Amino acid sequence: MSRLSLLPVLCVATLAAAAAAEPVVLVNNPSSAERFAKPSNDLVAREEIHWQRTPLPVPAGIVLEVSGIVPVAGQRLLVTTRRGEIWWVDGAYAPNPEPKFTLFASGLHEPLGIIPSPKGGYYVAQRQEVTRIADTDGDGRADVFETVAKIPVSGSYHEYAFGPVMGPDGNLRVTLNVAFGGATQAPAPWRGWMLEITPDGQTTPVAAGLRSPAGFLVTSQGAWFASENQGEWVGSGRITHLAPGDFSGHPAGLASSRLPGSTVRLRTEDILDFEAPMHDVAKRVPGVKPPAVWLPHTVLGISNAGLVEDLTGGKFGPFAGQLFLGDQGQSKIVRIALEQVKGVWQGAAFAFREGFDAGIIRLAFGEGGVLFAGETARGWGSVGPKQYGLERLAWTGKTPFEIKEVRAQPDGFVLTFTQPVDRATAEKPESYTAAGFTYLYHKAYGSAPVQRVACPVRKVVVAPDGLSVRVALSCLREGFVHELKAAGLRAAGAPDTALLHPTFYYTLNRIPDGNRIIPLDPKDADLCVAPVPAIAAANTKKHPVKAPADWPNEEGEQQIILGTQPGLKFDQPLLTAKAGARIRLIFRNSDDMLHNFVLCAPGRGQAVGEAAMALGVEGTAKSYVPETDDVLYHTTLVQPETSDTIFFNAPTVPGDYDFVCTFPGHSALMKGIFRVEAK
Ligand SMILES: [Cu+2]
Repeated sequence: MSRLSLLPVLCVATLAAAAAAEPVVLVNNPSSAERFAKPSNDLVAREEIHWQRTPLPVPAGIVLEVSGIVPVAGQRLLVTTRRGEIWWVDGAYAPNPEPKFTLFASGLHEPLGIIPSPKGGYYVAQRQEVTRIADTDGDGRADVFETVAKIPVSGSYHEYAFGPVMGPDGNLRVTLNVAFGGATQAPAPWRGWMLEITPDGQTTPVAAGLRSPAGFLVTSQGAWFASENQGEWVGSGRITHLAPGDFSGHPAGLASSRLPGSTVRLRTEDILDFEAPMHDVAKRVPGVKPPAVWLPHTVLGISNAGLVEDLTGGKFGPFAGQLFLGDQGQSKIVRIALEQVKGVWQGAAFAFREGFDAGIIRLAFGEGGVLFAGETARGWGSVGPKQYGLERLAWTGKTPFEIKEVRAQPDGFVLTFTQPVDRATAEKPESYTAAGFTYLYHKAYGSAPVQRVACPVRKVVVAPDGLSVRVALSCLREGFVHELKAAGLRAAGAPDTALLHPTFYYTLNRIPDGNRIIPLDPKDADLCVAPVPAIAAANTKKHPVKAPADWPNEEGEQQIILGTQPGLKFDQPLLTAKAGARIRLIFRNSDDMLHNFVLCAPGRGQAVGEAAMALGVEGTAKSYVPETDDVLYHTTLVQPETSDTIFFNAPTVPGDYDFVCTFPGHSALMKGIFRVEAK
């Protein structure tokens, strides 16, 4: 898990960009103004027709912050909670469930996963160890707690341990978060690593570079993938293929790469603050592994977690063999269709289903192809009305009109569909819009999408059966994420039926060889290069970073040092100043996510927060400060462990002025009063 935005809205990747006839350089954002679109009750209602959501009631008195789910024969579930309990859940499959909860074990230290053990009982990863837990006398209550292997911890709250997951060889794997913040993010060995543990407890490091790998799996093809949250060194959410010796990007774990047994050759000093796209860095720094699939931040989640493969053979719908990924902050599930090109994993990510009760961190398929979602909002907040929960998602048998999968081509993509397309709309290049972009690999927290360039659609060929189309584009770029929206497409014989989710994001790590259906456009070399974006002016009227010349000294008359606290809080809810006083305000961000300080007119803090959320495209470049008279002064968006200082005169009119953080979703909680008193 990672620091999340507390988003009161659902985000849907519904883009409305006009078809571009010629290459147009777009702003650096994957999804235009819809990035923080209002909750789409309409979309949720349409999704519900195909995948029905059933919340499972939890008795009062149980805080079911679900952190792990294992379906057990007999239509039972075992569910771990972040509070350290394990519960039997009976009745979870009933049509109108009123499940019975029975305590199996308690007193564990934040277990974040559970699987069956071939030795009997279950394996659970607690923070400090992998444990085998069993009920040997058959009373339904665990009576064996056997340490399988210790997990190194220093005590940082951020040192989550996820798993275990069992490989085809019977060995267990866990993924370990790095600790919180700064230069000591791996104070204990192997933080930021995927470790393998044999049933008798021998531990071997596998791969490094993880930050907050809240979900991971081994596919039926034997490939391991871990999900990752946006954060320092991580431009956006993603899933990365992890083979022994891989390094997926966060350098803290390289502190352990010198230790005996390390599979990773890279050293801490090899990873610089590159400020370059990760795929470019990977070309010149051997061992750096870009993700298989980028998940654009706020579009396809903000805190990607549990990952499952659909092995239901069609019982869950038409996407058998694909991956489903839960998101905590946005309480939704995204879908990922992978392929291997030139030996490298890549693929497309799609919106799938939103509108859950709370943040999803675990997914597990149960009997009959039913998907269970385990939820907790604690720590970072999540979209939805509840703080925790357990829900069931079942395919209704009604197949939506969707893009089923995407295959990269030398000059574009082949899209296959769940039902035949209407030929007239499918043949028109104007039915599609496309663009490419990527993320920077740097120490800073997250990255705006960069080098975004439109990809003009040059040619479309519809298959005779109408079940696939080949879309040829200009400006295809290796290493980039390609956003393609097929908004103009309709289903055959159903002129009103558009795709349920018309947009996908394909991470094109490798462009395949093969036949082209359009010639290489010699103009591409010039037209498909994005300009370097302008950096917002540092010193402005509302962001005054220099003491005015007429101040007798830099300190002014009053110095305010304002800090941050975990959980979307300023460290002081009330600041006081005399009317007109010369204020030097130092805003120090000691939290592990981005924040700003925005001084607003009295009573206008929430309106400013909402206006910031609506900035969408321009948000990052403007430090999420909207242009409105309601904003008096502000800092930039301040990176973790850094600060910004501004100099201003307190308002001359006494009163209670709002101050808020306007990073999307924060203002509802992250707020205070700047009280101006009469001189
Ligand atoms: Cu904030």
